Amino acid sequence: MNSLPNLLLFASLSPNDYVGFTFFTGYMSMLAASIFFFFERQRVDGKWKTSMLIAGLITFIAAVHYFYMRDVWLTTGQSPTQFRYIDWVLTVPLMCVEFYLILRAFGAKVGLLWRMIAYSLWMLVAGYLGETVYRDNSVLWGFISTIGYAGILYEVWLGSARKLANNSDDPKLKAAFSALAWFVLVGWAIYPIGYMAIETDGWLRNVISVRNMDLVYNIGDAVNKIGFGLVIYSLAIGSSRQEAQAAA
Ligand SMILES: *C/C=C(C)/C=C/C=C(C)/C=C/C1=C(C)CCCC1(C)C
Repeated sequence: MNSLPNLLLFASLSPNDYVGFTFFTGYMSMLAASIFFFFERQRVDGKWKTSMLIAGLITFIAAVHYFYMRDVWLTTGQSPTQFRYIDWVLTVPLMCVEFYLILRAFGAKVGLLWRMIAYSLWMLVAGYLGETVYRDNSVLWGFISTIGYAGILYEVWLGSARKLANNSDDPKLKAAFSALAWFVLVGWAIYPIGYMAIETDGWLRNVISVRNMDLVYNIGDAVNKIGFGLVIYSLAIGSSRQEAQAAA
């Protein structure tokens, strides 16, 4: 019995496996953030409750995927592309929903939401094909995917989403919108950079290894998803307090 390799009994995390560490901290921080958002939802005004619910769902969906990715990493030392994309295909559209919900009071139409969802699905499907099925043509698919990303950036920085936010008379909303827009521009940019590290023909393959990219993705995911939720939370709680004071 003693001679059985540990691996057969339980998978272990080696003390210098820093990528593995981030699978654990990623999992736990996403789960903790979800619990926080779900609880705090009770403290905000009715009109913010859906936004808070979605913020919690985004981190919760990620937590479940990290739960699996962490296990696969422990037993195989790899992180399959599938889990990341299944996670993103659910969470990125939900992040688009957050933009729509906070702008709805200022006249956002549901067409804006569908456009942003369509751009994100385009971006993710093309990215997935480039990383898996059509790996030999990953540069082409990466380019096609970037068109979708550019569409989202356009809506948020120059298009109708930005115009609605500019026209609003609420400084809190403007500040929150602009923080979210920076997340999309800077926080999300790490994903295409990771894509460029693909071993076979990625432009950055000699600069960053895929293993280190898992580290960057894990930290990036936590910052982007929890950070996004915290912006929504501070907007919701701030404006609920303001209204409570106005009513008093
Ligand atoms: C929580 C997960 C988020 C915010 C994921 C975002 C993912 C992207 C912005 C991915 C973008 C890509 C490109 C722009 C080109 C190469 C392929 C992708 C899918 C990595």
